Amino acid sequence: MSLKLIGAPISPFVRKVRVLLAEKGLSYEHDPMVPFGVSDEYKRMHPLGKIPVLTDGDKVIPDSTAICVYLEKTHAEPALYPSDAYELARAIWYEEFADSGFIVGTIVPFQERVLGPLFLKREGDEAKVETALKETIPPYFDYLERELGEDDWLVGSRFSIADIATGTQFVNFAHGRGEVDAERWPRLAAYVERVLTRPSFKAIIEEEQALLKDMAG
Ligand SMILES: N[C@@H](CCC(=O)N[C@@H](CS)C(=O)NCC(=O)O)C(=O)O
Repeated sequence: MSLKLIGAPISPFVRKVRVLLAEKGLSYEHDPMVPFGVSDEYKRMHPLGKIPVLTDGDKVIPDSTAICVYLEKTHAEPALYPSDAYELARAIWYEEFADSGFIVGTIVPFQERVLGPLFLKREGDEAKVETALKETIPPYFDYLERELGEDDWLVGSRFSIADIATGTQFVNFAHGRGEVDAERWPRLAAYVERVLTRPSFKAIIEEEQALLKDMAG
């Protein structure tokens, strides 16, 4: 089997797949394509023109969620999706929460402080960051703090796709110098530390930090 992942490493969705690949100990070729002005050839694989896409020989799988499910089905161990029906449903919910809703706030510091200035050559808007930090993000942090309770992980007392999907959004948040206030959200702050220091996340984060440092000159 020859796996190839297409998509720039700094994308939370590409990282989600890379962390899952690392957790499963799978090697793969990585094409760090940026999703701006994508070719017609790429759009034949992913008509929305987004990253990531995974190819496995002649099989083409667009979308991080579809890719993670494919990898779970083709490489069962270690299991990253719960087998219990309710826990599986909860894990998929957290994936949706992170991919579609949570990201809307947590990505703002990254967009305004990193993506804009470094990649798009436009100045960041700190007012947008302020609104995200003060208004958009806190209700989501409150939710996660409540949901975690005394547990180490979001679902079923073990690390799962729920933690990968949520954790990857915290990486962009951190790249944008966002911090979880440990006084206001102590469980969440400890959880984020727990997730992002796992070897799978840690190695990828260090690689990205070096890349961003290079870009910043
Ligand atoms: N639901 C998709 C989201 C992918 C996505 O939004 N990727 C962004 C990069 S982080 C992208 O390619 N944006 C370019 C565009 O929207 O044209 C997934 O999970 O793969």
